[in-house]
Amino acid sequence: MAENRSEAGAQPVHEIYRLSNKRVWVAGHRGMVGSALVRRLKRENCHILTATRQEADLTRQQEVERWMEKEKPEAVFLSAAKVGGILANDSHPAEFLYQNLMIASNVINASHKMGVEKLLFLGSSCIYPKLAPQPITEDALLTGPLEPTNEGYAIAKIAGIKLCQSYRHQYGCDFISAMPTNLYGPGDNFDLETSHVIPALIRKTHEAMTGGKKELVIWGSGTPRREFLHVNDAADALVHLMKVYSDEEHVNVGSGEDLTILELAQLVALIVGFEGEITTDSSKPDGTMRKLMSANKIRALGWTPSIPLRQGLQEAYAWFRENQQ
Ligand code: GFB
Repeated sequence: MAENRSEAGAQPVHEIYRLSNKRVWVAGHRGMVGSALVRRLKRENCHILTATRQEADLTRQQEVERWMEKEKPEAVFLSAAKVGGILANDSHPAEFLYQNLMIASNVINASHKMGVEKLLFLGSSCIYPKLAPQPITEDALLTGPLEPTNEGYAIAKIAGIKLCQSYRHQYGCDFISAMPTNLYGPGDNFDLETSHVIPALIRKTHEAMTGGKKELVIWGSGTPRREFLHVNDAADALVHLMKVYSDEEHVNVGSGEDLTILELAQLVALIVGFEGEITTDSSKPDGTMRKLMSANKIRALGWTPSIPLRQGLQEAYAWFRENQQ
């Protein structure tokens, strides 16, 4: 068996699944996580499969089955999802619940039917109870009420975890789940109504600076804390888990550190070079006050992140400037 030593000084972790020479489907390859996975998988000796929405609409069972029968993936990264920031989730709960339930059900069931060797399902830290003890360990799942602003998305992602567990239990499928924290990086959505906080702050701060404005308005109180991970780190962690992990329980994928939204806004302002005042808009929701995940499990599996927040934000800002149009 091959050994993996991703974390300096950590116990070697055995590779139990090999990607080399495999047909590996990245479902959702046009999304921020999917495209990072494609970039990362190019370093593995595997055959990467992708499907456009025209080739297979993942919310439609027959299209998924037809495409998978034709392409015969052996491993699947299920990174396709309808995602969005706090306002998009809060205002479109039916879309977030329905589309994510359909995608998870169709791809997981078809993967079982087609005999896929290994599947990794991707969720998010919002699956945990709103008031879960911090840092949140994996066993906090389903121990309390969810954060209302993203309940639809969270329920769909919890259903995906349960599908993987049930197909493992009933049919012996090697299906695993990973729950990343808030992600950011190249390919992010910079639309101010639907984006997450980092792309929103990068764009707003850049526009305030170039427009010579004296004020930058952030949503909510600025006091909620959030943990962030660069999407390249996330993709690396997901490939690592695919190789070394095979069990029922999902695995948190995070940096293990968080900061307040105001501190984040100040850091973005520093990077962009905006020197005006940062003010808050209390008409917008705060969402959950804290969702720092425990990183103990993934560290024990031999993985740690490598991109510090400041460096990641600098890179994300550079990407935004190059791709603004
Ligand atoms: O990133 P975000 O939209 O998502 O917001 P969540 C994080 C925090 O940043 C909230 C504040 O407290 C926002 O009020 N914030 C401040 C802003 N200024 C802005 C801004 O200009 N835009 C945005 N978007 N936020 C989502 C969930 O939760 O995160 C999803 O809805 C998912 O289900 C995802 O889990 C990762 O961290 O609150």
